[in-house]
Amino acid sequence: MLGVRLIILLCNCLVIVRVHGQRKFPPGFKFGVGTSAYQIEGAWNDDGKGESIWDHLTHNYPEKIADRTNGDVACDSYHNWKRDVEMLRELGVNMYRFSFSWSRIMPTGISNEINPAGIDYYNKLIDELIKNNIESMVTLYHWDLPQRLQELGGWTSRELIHYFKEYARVAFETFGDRVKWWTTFNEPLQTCMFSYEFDSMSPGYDFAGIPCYLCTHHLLLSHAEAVHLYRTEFQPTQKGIIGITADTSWNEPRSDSAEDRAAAERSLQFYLGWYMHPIFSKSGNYPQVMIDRVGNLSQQQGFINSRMPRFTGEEIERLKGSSDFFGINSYTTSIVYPNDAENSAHYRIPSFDHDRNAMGYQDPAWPDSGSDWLKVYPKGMYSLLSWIRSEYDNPPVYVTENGVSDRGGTKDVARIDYYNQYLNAVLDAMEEGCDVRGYVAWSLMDNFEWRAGLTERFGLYYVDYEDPARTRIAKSSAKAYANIVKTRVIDPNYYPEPDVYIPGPNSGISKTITKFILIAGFIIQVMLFY
Ligand code: GBH
Repeated sequence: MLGVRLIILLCNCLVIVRVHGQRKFPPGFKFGVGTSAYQIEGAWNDDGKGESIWDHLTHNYPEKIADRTNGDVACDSYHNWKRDVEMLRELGVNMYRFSFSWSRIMPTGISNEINPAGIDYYNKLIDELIKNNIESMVTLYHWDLPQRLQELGGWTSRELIHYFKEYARVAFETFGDRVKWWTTFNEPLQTCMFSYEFDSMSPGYDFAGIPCYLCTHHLLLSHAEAVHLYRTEFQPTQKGIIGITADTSWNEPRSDSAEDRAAAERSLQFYLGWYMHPIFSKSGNYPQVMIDRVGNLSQQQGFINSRMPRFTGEEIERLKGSSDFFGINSYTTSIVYPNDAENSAHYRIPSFDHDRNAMGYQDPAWPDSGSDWLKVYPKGMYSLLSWIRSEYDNPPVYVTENGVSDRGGTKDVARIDYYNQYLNAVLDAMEEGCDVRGYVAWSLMDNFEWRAGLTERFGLYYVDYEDPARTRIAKSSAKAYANIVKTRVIDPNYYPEPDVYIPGPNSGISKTITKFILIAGFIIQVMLFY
């Protein structure tokens, strides 16, 4: 066993060729960029598209979006797809990770009604990508459930397994001749926890401790069904691969103490193991630490059964190995320590966080971004990839999202630094034997950042939302990333100029001035009032 591991390690180290002391990504390593349907497409009700839970949320609860914007138009990629592909060509990437809008293909989410215009849109996009030698990596579900299926209970309903499978079938049948990369779900944690446990995604419930476990259960079973369908009816002829993408921040123990380390480990099992243990571990099923902890607490709390549903033996087997690759999205790190009685007072009981029994924070010294949850700590990427290698016996990994936000501007030096540092961390992990085979930068362009609306920009391309044409402009980072894709080397001194210079807002000075104006305005109002 040790021998085999040593050989794998050696091979992996050898493929990262060193040129003049610079490390090089191996030739087969794939680079891509990502987007998702609701965040870019717009055309929310054009040509027969049905309503999704994000249309529903943004239209009915506009106050839940930071700037009261929505995805009605977004980047208007429904009309700008040719320009999108042109940008991909400029970047020189090998693959484009995008998602299908379920309700564009099936307005109600149910396969008795298919929208030909939706099929036509994705056909045109996929064909244009092929013309330009870019592989499509299609995500079937990136959070925009058809509203009708939400009314049926959303992912807390077992019925959705059937509907998801039928949607997947239409996708494989229609596009599988050309799409060779499928991802069933993007970020189940955001789908289940941030949508049901917390009101921070859509449908935006605030129901702690129960629905997140139901949602996860049905989502995993839907994943397994779609994968089995693909493997039995489509993979033999279409010859693509299929998998799932989960997300987590790295959980760094606060100190080296056994308690802190245990808390960080437990926390990772709750965030990532919850989804990946059933699929990638040898034993299958949910992580034992979750089964025990949620089971015991449920009993103490007076529930008849555990709040966490149980898989049957057959389901455990069906989930095991149901992913051809390990997709991981990660942006930042959380420093973790055990929960204690005092902290417990801040928790809702029951709740996922109380079950997790850990607390987290971020080091104020880490550099900021345009999002308050995202601080820059590149070593976290290395640690996370290393953890995946040892926890799941070194599966083939694709980093399916990584990137950083700001609040505007095209000379995005901080984004270049972020990519350079995080990609170096990926190389560090590979040098130690992690089987990382590709990297997808988030995002191709600025887009609708969910509850943050248009306020946070993650793009390599700047999108002008004032312009009806939604003009895209290459930022400095687009050129720096293109250079990495082309040379396979990270050049720490390459800070190219953007295509058009647009100043960014958030220099330290302008932040102070903004605060000053806000406070002064408030004082004046109070004075006028009296
Ligand atoms: C990914 O989610 C998504 O896949 C992608 O669609 C998204 O655009 C990108 O990252 C950037 O966020 O404000 O405390 O409620 C990553 C997970 C989702 C984590 C939003 C932070 C908001 C936390 N992120 N979430 S909070």
